[in-house]
Amino acid sequence: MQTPQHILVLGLGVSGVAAAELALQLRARVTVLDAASGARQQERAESLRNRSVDVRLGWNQDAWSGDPPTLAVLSPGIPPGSVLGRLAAGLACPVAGELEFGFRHVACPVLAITGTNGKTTTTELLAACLKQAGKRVMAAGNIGVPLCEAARKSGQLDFLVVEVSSFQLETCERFAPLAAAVLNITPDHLDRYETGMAGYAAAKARLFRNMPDAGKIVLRGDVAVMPEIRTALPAAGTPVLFSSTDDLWSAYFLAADGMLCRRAGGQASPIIHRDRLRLKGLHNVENALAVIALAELAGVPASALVPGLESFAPSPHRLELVAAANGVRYINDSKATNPDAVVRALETVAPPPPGRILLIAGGLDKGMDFSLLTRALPLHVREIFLIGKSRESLANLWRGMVYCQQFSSLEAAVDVAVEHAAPGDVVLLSPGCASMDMFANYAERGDSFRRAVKRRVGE
Ligand code: UMA
Repeated sequence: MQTPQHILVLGLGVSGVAAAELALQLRARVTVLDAASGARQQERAESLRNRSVDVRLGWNQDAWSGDPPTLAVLSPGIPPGSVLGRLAAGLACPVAGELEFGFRHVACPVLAITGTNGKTTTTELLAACLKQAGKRVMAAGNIGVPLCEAARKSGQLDFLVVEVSSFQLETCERFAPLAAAVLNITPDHLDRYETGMAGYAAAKARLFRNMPDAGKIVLRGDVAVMPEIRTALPAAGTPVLFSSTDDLWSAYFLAADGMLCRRAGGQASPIIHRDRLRLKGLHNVENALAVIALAELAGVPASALVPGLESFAPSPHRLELVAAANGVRYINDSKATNPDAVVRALETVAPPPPGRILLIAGGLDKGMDFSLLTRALPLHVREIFLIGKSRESLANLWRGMVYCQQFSSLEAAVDVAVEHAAPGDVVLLSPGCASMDMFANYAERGDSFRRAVKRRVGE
């Protein structure tokens, strides 16, 4: 491949930094633009400027009149309608997303995972299982390690396990995984897609635009019949389906006795009992089934995955038990940034009898449809403590179903939740919204919750 001479990197987050580093390694001249000029951007800019990168912060023009670039690399968080999104659309040179640019320099097969919920856990679980099965693997992508960074290490790996977001898929052209999974598709990021769910699902379907064989594509049964997915599947082969029930057509499924099974030639063989997984909840059974399917497509048999499936522990901020005091459990599910994730959390942690959950929710609404929660809230939740920009609109929506209160800080919500909790209750932070109206990211939100709980219950 001919080395591009002038690479214009748009955005100076972790993706932009990794893209600039890769471009430097390719001996390109590099220019970086970012609309912000905060401390984080200043620090990154300084380090790149020391290596002759031209970094321009506080950028506010939607056209580029400098030296013509040969390639532009777009960070995933830049929406098409933003200043930099418009600038990218008007460039005469090719524009690649950061994931796409990284993929062009990856030297090992890629196993890709997307979906609305569970993709980070599934990516981590697959990487852990393959590692325990003796493979050299690294997890990358939306999980927090840009593909441009992982690409530089891929020569020493058997596989890269890549978490892919819809944002990253929008700008994929040649991205071609060896095998790929779509775990589920439910409303999220609808503020980014003019055509709503159809646009969001169509972005997800770009995952397999360069895959010649549907037999390498792993889908949950309901995803396989979505029009945007069905029409995008390659003509050759049949997708590999998984299901949390024995529906007779899924190749990987959960049997009524709790065994995760694989079906081949009409014959079902058990792999592992769900009680042996450290990951809890039916959604994690589905994640484990997708992991087994992807690993088998990569040539690693299910039997070699069992040690990894048994030992893998969930990461912080995903149904993380942060304290248990006076018979009350405090659970941090800050990673739940859409309504479907909240439903999964409620179903997983709900103690009998109904109505034992005190839910802390709210934050930055991404244009989402919260009607998904209409059934689960009155069933499992006794009180809701609302925070963030969406607190008022959510209170208006839910007031008729459950007792709602609004708070100006997470700490204030925790204080009152602790006072109202009785033995047997669960205080659950599962916001169903993005965190950026009050925190840098979901991890900071989860850390604040953990600190506030520990301060109150004295652990
Ligand atoms: N910026 C602009 N103009 C804009 C928008 C952003 O200049 O209109 C600048 C910001 O000032 C900032 C930089 O762009 O300096 C941030 O770039 P980015 O938003 O692409 O974020 P990165 O730090 O590069 O992180 C991205 C992903 N973020 C998003 O997609 C929003 C990270 O996923 C991912 O881990 C990382 O690349 C590595 O691949 C986060 C995420 O929230 C976790 N993802 C969404 C999700 O999971 O729901 C999709």
